[in-house]
Amino acid sequence: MRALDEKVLPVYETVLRRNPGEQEFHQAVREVLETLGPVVAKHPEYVEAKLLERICEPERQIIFRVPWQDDRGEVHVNRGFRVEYNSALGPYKGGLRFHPSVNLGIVKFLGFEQIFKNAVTGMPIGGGKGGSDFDPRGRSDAEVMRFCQSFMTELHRFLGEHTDVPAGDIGVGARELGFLFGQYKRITNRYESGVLTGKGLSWGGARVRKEATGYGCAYFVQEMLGVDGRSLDGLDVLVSGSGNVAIYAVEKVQALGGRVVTVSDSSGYVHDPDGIDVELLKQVKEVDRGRVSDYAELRGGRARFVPDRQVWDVPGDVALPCATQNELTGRDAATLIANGVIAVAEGANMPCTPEAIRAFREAGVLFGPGKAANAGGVATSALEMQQNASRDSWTWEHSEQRLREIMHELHRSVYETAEEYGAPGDYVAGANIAGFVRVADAMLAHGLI
Ligand code: NDP
Ligand code: 2IT
Repeated sequence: MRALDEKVLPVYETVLRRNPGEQEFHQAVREVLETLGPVVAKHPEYVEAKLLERICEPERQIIFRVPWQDDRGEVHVNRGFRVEYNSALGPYKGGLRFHPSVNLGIVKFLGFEQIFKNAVTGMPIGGGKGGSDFDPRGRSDAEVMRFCQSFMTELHRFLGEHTDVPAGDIGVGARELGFLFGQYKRITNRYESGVLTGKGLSWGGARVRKEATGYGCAYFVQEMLGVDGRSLDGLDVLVSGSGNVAIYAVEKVQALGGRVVTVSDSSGYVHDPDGIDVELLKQVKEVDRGRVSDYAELRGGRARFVPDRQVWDVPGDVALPCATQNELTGRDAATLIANGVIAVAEGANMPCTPEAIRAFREAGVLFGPGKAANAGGVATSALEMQQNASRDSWTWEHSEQRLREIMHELHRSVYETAEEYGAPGDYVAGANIAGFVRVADAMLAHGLI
């Protein structure tokens, strides 16, 4: 961890006091505040307007009951959340996560990060996040539908294409978004395409949105390596996770000439030294809703499934954590560094612990934080909103070209901001500061609200 500037420290102390026990939220706030010392030194007007205090406090936090019935008729009660964090730049925007680990602190950490990530994309979107402690694993389509309908029956009153626009995240993909959109449409009697993103292509979805987070992460690594004239070509890459972000990170890394040798899930990992067969992975995960152990089995003798372990023990040149928060610790970072890793980029949100990030910085490993490296997903969501607003539908080529341009521009802006604020090569500082300044300036312009 880095020290906190004396003007920033009281803000952090207030956050700790006001939000007891929310460890992930504290971690996310601290990581941003640690990098803002040079910003408050340069902008006394931010301090005077208490912008840091205001940005740390969500505009609105919604918690609601989600009752539903399983296929046997048994009643379940889950908890739903939506944290509408900051609307200085546009409608609240951010995903919904369905996972048993979801609680208010998790949603707040994700919503807080989303503010700055969305700002760095340069798109007109504010920050928010939501979800539920519902576990979709092992549930039938009918059960997932009933849960989604109950969830949206409450959430719909807070949404709108100009108000709050959710999308997917862990446990929320095309199937869940379909049920959520259907229920919103039914309750409101409005075909309001722009109220959700990540939709299916036949009902208002945008080409490349499904692929965008993973593709964007690969492009971001390519940009970081490109500063020194290097590229992904010929490099061995470790990917963790095997969901939406991981699958399309694998696909794009391989298209750019890298060889991805691992994927994982919460049961263990697969080592596939010849390179992951991404079409087989899609079949197992997207069509069959299977596990990475099934992938290893179908791959015959080529790949090995290692239960209850993580991918970071495998030697590789580049590491892309694409599963979940705090999945890569200081110890894992030490192993990666000893094995010669040269670049790490966060496909997931906050997957690296503060100790891991410090170890990478001290070892001179290129490190792309999630706020930059996984921003391609939400940026393409903003493109989906743009297409919905104009009732248009772009081609694959145009959409992918836009994503490539956005990631190029985002990398440039983050890189240059780090230099401007005296932290050359520090993408964490660059992303936090670039995002913060955009939001802070808009908040100042809007007055004390
Ligand atoms: P998916 O639900 O598609 O996949 C999640 C993957 O991560 C699965 O392989 C899952 O394994 C694994 N995982 C989840 N939780 C845990 C856990 N507690 N321990 C171990 N493994 C876990 O989600 P996404 O791919 O959409 O999201 C992955 C990450 O990327 C998240 O951090 C998300 O916030 C972030 N992200 C997603 C974006 C998007 O557009 N979808 C955009 C930007 C960031 P298992 O099946 O065993 O649970
Ligand atoms: O963390 C994220 O950026 C997402 N889950 C995607 C959010 C979005 O609105 O597309």
